[in-house]
Amino acid sequence: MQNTSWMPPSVSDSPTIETFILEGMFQASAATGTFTSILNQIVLSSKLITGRVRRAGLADLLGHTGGTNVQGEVVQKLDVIANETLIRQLKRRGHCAGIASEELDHAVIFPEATGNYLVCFDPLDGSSNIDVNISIGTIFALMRFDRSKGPPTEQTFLQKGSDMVAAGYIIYGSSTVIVMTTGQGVHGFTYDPTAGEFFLSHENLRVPERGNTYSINEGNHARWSPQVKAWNQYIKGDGPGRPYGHRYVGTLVADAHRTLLRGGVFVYPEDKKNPDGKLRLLYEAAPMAMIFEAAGGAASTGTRRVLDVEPGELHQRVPLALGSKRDVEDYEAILRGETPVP
Ligand code: P6P
Repeated sequence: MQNTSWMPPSVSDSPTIETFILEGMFQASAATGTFTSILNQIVLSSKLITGRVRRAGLADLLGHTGGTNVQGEVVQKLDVIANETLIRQLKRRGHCAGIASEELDHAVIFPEATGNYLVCFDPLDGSSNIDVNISIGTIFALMRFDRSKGPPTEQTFLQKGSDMVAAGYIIYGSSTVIVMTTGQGVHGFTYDPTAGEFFLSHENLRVPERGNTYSINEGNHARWSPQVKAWNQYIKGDGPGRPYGHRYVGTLVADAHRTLLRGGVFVYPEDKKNPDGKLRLLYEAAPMAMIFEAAGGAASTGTRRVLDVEPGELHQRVPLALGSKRDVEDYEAILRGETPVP
């Protein structure tokens, strides 16, 4: 008689992300129903977006609309779809009071909303990689504001990353994975299209103390400062634990996800073309910094903690070094002209 008590392990033995959120498994000190509702609206948006991403080649969603966004970047069709999807879902229940998006010049305030949360997002990071089927992603962050001081304005979004209450990203890669934190613990959830649900797949992610991979666009070498060139030389040189291997996808979410799981360091420094760096603080660097710090890693501009940077404007850019604590410390040491402690 077959032993029917044994069941093969299955991802569906894990909680769905909705269950994980609803059962308060994200330690969110001041979590309220609206906080939970907003996270679930982001999850719903990611299911809708992943459906379009997976069919992009078939449903004529590849290619661009012909327009450009506030960054001066060519807008890809999927960018527009992802942006509209997030706005529509976040506006729906009145819990989110407004959004700031990479795709929009200005913040969008929802006047009928009653909630005390704002959401910043890059709806489709790495969209230049869409047409060549390389991983892309969505990055988001939640912040709170005091409604007793009146409705939010664009200024209300200009908060330091250390004031964010949640951050996460969705990577549309070989599978679709959501990685999210409320500051304590980082957890990953993998999408099972047959169930239409995200299931817990990476509980309590921790960045290794040190890795053996560095990630930077070597094609920008001529534009770097002497200090960044010195770090680049160091990381490729011989010496204890070096040379590091090089990996670079060109989509922040993909390079960050690999670094989060395997360790090492991702760097997008300031250079002659991007004197403040290329990546945007509010909806790229700061959410990633919150995730990495919550997983025991680090995120620096090269001279200071990313989460301490006070935004001056919505689309402010910052230089970024993201990854294992020791690897980010080495980067900062070399930028100070010091020799890293092995
Ligand atoms: P580069 C994608 O366009 C993006 O904003 C990030 O996702 C990525 O890390 C970076 O730009 C890549 O920039 O100059 O290396 O192509």
